[in-house]
Amino acid sequence: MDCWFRNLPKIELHAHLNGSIRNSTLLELARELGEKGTIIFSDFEYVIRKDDRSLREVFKLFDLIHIVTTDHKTITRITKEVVEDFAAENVVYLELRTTPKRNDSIGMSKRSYIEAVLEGLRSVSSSSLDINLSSNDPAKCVAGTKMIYVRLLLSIDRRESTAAAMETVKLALEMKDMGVIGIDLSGNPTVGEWATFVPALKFAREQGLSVTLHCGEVPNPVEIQAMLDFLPGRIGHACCFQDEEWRKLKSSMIPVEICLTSNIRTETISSVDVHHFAELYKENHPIVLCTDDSGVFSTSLSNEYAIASSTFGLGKPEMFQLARIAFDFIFAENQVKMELIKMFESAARTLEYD
Ligand code: 6MZ
Repeated sequence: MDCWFRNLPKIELHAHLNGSIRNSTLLELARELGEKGTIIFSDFEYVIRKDDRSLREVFKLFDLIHIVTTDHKTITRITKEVVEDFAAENVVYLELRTTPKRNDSIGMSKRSYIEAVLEGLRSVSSSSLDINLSSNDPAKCVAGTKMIYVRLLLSIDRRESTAAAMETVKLALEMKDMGVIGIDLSGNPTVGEWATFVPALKFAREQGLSVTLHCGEVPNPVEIQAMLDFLPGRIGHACCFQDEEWRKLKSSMIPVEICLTSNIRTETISSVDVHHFAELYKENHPIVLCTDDSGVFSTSLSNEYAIASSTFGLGKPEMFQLARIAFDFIFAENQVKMELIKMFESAARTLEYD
């Protein structure tokens, strides 16, 4: 990959924490649990190393990943590593999403899970990076270190009940001053009913949280239309839309988080050259390139930019503009937007375009 895409400052708005784990960390954790006899390592290794997976298999994989990652210490470690990996490839603003999990047998509540994530963020700032979490703190670009803004979105899993979804929203509200800015609805799209989550999502929005929805990963016109009528701040994927849903989306101007590699690897789109990125881009619909699950799909945001550039014939000036414009779709406060604009202005003066 051309290192220009790595040097390009980028904004990542759709990254699941447990999908972004380094493969090496996942294997190391699995090996440890294998030695303790909790799992059979060779079975686990086979699933992790498998390349192409259907959407259904991906959700099975997540259940396996959660077995090896869901304790406080590990959540703190993977948060730190994931943020460092994004920062290393010049992601300057990251909205990281994760599903708060409860596991009574190890004394984990949804709150203590998110506290472990926050601990991971704090351990980044005390090591190699200059991380900016507080909304009052202006960004500082320190020579020789990377600057990254991180904000958190709490995910509601489609397997959850209305009460569990509401618990997640209340937790997000309690943690608003700690970098939590919104709610995501995700999980296996063939499971659960949209109506189950509406009360919690409405409440979230009334209380000032931003909302993004996984929308149209499988064909479900009734749900897609209801989601678009809800007018979320952004949607992810938008793969299985029909004419009527495209019309609604385009007139709403809801920004779409585009995950090229994920959509190909899960077979929700048959090949990248027929991806809806092309049409939305051509029509100036707000879009942002994202990774979804960089670990699970062995990709990076720089790689997603390189793929879009080569597949759709977009030159470096167009790719710079695509990366820059994403500042407009972030959920963080205006002060951060202003800082990002400055970062892109300064990058525009130093990046070369030939
Ligand atoms: C829908 C997805 C997803 O929350 O444990 N997740 N949900 N579609 C996708 N496209 C492939 N990729 C990931 O991260 C893993 C969780 O994120 C959601 C699933 O609920 C998965 O269990 P966290 O950090």
